[in-house]
Amino acid sequence: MPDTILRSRTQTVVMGPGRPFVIIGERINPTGRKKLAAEMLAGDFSRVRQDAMAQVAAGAHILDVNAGLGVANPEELEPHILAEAIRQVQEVVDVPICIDSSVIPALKAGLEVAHGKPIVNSVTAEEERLEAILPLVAEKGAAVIALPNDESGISYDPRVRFQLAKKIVERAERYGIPREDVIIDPLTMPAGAVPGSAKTVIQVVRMVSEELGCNTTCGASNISFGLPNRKALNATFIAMVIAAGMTSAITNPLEPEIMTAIRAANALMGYDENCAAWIASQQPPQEEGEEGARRGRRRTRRSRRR
Ligand code: THG
Repeated sequence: MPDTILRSRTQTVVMGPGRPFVIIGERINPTGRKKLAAEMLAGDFSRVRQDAMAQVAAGAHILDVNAGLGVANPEELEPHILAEAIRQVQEVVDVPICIDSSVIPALKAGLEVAHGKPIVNSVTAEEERLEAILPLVAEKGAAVIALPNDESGISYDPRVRFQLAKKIVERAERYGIPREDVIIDPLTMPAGAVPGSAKTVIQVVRMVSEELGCNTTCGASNISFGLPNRKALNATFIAMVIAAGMTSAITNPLEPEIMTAIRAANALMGYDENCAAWIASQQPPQEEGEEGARRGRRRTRRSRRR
């Protein structure tokens, strides 16, 4: 299966089967975050910048940027706010951007400011959206996330979702977008509302990776909406979809349970050579300075004796 290559100003991220799972940080999204929404609307991007730095420090490889503020006139406002959010993010971190909007002028504005090779999030199998969004993706040489729903809505039959994914891949190729630049999102519905939601995701991931040869992603936190102990559900879901062959997810890297599940799955699936990243992640943090180094040596001697 081919690799998907994403780029920021100077960095390259490679997504593909057999490689460490790619983490797309979900936090820059005002949905469900009233304070962040009010600040973005008022032109205050300090929290956006902080969230960008914290997610990359925690291990995000790519950052999703969403400016969906739930306003009455998104076509007017969202292009400006999304473009500014992307500019602000790119000032403080150097990772590829995932431009997250359902508003086509906002995707366009985001593509104008994003460095390197970003991801357009997203296109569906709806004719109007295919014909409007794929030319923008082709022109920039970007990658695109494809959602397998169409004018008739979202099907609960994995074969229908697979057929729609195939339709999007074929249409993208007609626009000159290679299939490795189409990342299929099987659609993650809340498990509390849609029984067996994770099972459908797993079935679609298997079909898409085996039969279409495309990389995959999902909005992993959707799985737990409305349920208690979301962290545990999110972490378990991520481990399950990695086992099914998913190659990336939009998720929260600031949640240690989720990061532990991803690192463990990478090690167990053979995506972490000699389990080196897993072992490193389980070491006590290194302290700065001579005093820290001395304490570190003492700790090493003690642990050897055990
Ligand atoms: N597929 C694709 N893109 C997507 C989604 C998807 N983008 C948006 C979303 N779904 C993925 N991103 C999030 C981001 C946050 C949450 C869920 C999904 C979330 N937020 C908390 C809440 O709303 O309760 C708020 C966190 C806080 O308060 O700090 O759950 O499916 N392609």
